[in-house]
Amino acid sequence: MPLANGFLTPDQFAGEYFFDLAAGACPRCRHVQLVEQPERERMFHDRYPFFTASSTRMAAHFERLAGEIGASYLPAADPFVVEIGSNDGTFLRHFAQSGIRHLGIEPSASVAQVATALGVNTDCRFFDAALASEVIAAHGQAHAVIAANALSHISNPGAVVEGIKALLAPGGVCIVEDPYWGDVVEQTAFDQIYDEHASYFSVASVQYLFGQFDLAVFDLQRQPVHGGSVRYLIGHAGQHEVSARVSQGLAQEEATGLHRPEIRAAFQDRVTAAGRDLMALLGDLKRQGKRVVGYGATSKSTTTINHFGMTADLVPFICDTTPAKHGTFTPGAHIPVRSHDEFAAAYPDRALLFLWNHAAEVLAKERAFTAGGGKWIVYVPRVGEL
Ligand code: DWN
Repeated sequence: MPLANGFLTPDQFAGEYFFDLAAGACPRCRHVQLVEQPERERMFHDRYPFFTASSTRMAAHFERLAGEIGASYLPAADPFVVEIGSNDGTFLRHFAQSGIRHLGIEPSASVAQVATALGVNTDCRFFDAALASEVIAAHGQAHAVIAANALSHISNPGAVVEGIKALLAPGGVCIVEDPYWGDVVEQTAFDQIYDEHASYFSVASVQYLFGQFDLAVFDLQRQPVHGGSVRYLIGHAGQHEVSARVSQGLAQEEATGLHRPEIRAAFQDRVTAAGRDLMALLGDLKRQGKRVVGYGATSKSTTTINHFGMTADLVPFICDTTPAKHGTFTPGAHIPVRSHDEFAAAYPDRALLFLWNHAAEVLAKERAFTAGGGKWIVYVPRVGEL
């Protein structure tokens, strides 16, 4: 596999980086993670092209989270909020606007610069225990530490949790939110598996990971974003009342057999079937002379395209709203990425929805496409047309 966000230009094709993409599961601690992980500097740098604000629904989601933290978890006097993996400042800007002390830690300069321009204090480095010590020395401990779609991106989560342990003030809350492994398996959302997602968390694995550092998950909230996520509320062990939702989440994982090898084997079989069905559908459409365009040059699409062997022959281009991706080619298969204007200028017969996790947002704004007879091709949770 190539890098999921390694969009490139023809002069870079020859030197393109590839690695073996495979996830492994630990039977003891239940952690699911990539076996081979590319160096972090290859993935997160000054050309990183994913901006959280590209989804208005996600922006609203993080505005709500900021409101909830402000209302429930910050002390009245001089609160301090830290976000790990703060991207373009979509979340922290709400604290910046309210004059609340905050710090974003974000290693990708491309997105960190956008945050800084919004007035979000941003330290453009990778977070670990050493950086946590620097933050404490400069600002003191944090009352809330947020890592949303961030901890799953870190190949050595222990070093990060060690830093969180030091950084979190007594009684403070750490909020971790990531796609839930149980939903990835249940929905056959195989395309969540790619280089940037080093870990695939479950309640059991998060509890084990944080428990090693004397931190405890005290509540869980399911979140209907990115195909099904879990928000874990974590604090110093013994400092928060533990909700029954935690033991219920663990019990459900046991009941569904989430951690059993045969469940993963069945998941793998469903992925193979999805590839067969999707490629057959695209082949049929091509034979019928139908025009298919990809919708959303997502990180996930890199897995779908390359795992199933999709080419520009079947999907001549993918439209996307991120200017940094326009004029580039997708990693591996080198399908052109073009602006959304090109999609709207001449609607295709079918749009292959690589953005299935934002289907509600996309379908609502693309009514003209379907009104004109266009149809969506989806492949999560199963291959079909909408
Ligand atoms: O974990 C991660 C998640 C949270 O975000 C990262 N590793 C990278 C990224 O994953 P992704 O690229 O799969 O994210 P999205 O949000 O599913 O897709 C973003 C892409 O889709 C951007 O290039 C913008 C584009 N987009 C679009 O063209 N039209 C997005 C929306 C909402 C749209 O309407």
